[in-house]
Amino acid sequence: MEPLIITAAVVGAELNRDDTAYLPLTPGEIAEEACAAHFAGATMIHLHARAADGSPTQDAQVYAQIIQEVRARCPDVIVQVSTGGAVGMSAEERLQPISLHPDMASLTTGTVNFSEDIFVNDLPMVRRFAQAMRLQSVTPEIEIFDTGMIPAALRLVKEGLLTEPLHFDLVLGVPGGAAGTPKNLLHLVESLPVGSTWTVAGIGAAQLPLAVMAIILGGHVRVGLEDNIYYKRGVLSEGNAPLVSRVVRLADELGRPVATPAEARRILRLEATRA
Ligand code: KMH
Ligand code: ZN
Repeated sequence: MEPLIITAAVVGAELNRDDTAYLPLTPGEIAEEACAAHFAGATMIHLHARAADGSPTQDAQVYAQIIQEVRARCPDVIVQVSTGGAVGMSAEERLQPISLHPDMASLTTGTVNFSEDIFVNDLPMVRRFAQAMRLQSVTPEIEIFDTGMIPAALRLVKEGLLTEPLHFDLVLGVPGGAAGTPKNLLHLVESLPVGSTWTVAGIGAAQLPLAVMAIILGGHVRVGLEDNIYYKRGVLSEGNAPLVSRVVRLADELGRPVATPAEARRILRLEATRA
């Protein structure tokens, strides 16, 4: 089995300080959380950005500031920007951070109910995002919230907009998407094209059990406050690092080494660190 790549989704777009006081909001706070997660064992950071008032933004300048602060503190970490942004944002807004040439960007290949809202990713929009990533040489992480999004990704492969082997993030447990159950994870993993790599992002209480499954099955793991603010039932996680450290300990107990940034770049077929 390859070493385990741990991704930390440190902030997300939907939470605020009323949900958890540990949520980073300013570029400095987000960078500090990202690097604390990296020093705890995460080799990749999934980034969202916040405006000065704490609201979600896809402004390239804010992302640039975060990435600059991350690179100053922990230059080796793999930076993945979100193109999901927050529900209700336009395609133009969401695409902005691609222009910064990050290592990777998230790419959701279908529309999904997202709690009370709709996370819109119609096919023309997904094509446009994939094309933008292709033009800027940004590697996509294909975000799968339900089964139909896998054949949608393969359709883009056929159209020449995505190139195999693909890297997937199986996001399980969003209200409106596939539930965060072991059966659903197994089904999605079995549905991936041969040669793909995958990580799992279990939402809420699904984060820990699905992380353990991924360690055993040879997948990779995403944890972090974006997906789950609790360390255990009723106990908030004091930032992202405790969630990462727990995965490192579990991987060690289960005999799976944790990837270094260089190993993660090899596994994900990424170039050396970008400035
Ligand atoms: N905030 C969600 C609506 C992504 O980053 O690409 C979408 C999301 C996925 O977080
Ligand atoms: Zn996200």
